[in-house]
Amino acid sequence: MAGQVPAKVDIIGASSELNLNLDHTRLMGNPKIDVPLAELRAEALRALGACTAADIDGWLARYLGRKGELTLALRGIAERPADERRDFGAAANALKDELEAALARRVEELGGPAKGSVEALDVTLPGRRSLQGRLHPTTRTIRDITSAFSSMGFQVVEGPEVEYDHYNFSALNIPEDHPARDMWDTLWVDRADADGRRRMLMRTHTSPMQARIMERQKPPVRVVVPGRCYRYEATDATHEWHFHQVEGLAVAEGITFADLKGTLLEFARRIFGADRKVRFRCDYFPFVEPGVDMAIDWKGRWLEIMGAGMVHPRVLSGVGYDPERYTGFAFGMGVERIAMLRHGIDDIRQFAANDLRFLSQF
Ligand code: YSA
Repeated sequence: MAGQVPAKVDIIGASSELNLNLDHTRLMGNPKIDVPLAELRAEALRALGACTAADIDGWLARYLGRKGELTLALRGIAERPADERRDFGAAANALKDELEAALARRVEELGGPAKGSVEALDVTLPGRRSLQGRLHPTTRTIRDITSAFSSMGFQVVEGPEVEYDHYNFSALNIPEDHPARDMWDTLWVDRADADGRRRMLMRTHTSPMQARIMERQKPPVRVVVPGRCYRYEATDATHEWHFHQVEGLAVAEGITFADLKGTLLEFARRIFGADRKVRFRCDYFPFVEPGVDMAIDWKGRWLEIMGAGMVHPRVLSGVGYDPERYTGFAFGMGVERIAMLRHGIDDIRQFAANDLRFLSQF
């Protein structure tokens, strides 16, 4: 029987020195353990030599796996006569070592363990932490702003990003050919209504929602509108061509400029803290009278965060509100700039750069 074992299985460089005691390799009676070890060795080494990378797992299962031939032989030791157990056990264990070493060499020859194979799996390695997502700083800032206004009694609503010329400009007291349109150059959508007049565009601000809301609702109105805006303009550290705003609108009887100022100062206190310096300046927007802008101190300078003012009587009458009876204030703030001020971010272009080194800091 020993003569049937090849002296050397070249393809895997297996040793032929295994000293099997063949008297102990055929076990009596039990087919499970009646294993001629020399035959098993020859067959296993031959099969291993013929294995491709894809066959390795099958080979492992067949000879060394839980129900593998050699494993069963080893389990059968206890059923052997007591005086044979030691020699048989030594021979079977030596064969196991030899097959494992031969397997390792074969795997190496085949270029390492196949991806996903049992061999490639090292269960002793520590686990890998899966990456946990988090909210984008813009989203977090929008949530902080809207929740500050919610607690002051404002509802939160959203509107379309693709807007009619009418709501983006005309309903805001900016008729066609008005020079103020130059302040908000945008991307036009190649689509018009049947009358060809309602040209569509990517909204330049969230202000179109003022008219949309008032058309649908009678006063009193108190809403904030977060959303994305687009402008056809060059980018720099404080300007993007797409960014977010939160619009605010409050209309009722008896609302004054003092309400506007008090509300915005309270907002600034909640978002930036009581000690941050705030500046109001006169500003011009065709849809308010009077108009202001608000800035927050930023590295010894001022960064403008919003435009605001008392809603222009023409905007109110345009939606059917009586400007003699109702007054209101409105504002539109830049979300990314507010996040910059809160977190010390010095370039607005970081927000859309999709760089995890930036995003994972929030
Ligand atoms: C004014 C009066 C109202 O009654 C209501 C709203 C407004 C604001 C007006 N709709 C508006 O958009 N004014 S604005 O052009 O000065 O923009 C408002 C804020 O949006 C800015 O203060 C700034 O914070 C942000 N913003 C504007 N252009 C931006 C920008 N943020 C980033 N990149 C840009 N290109």
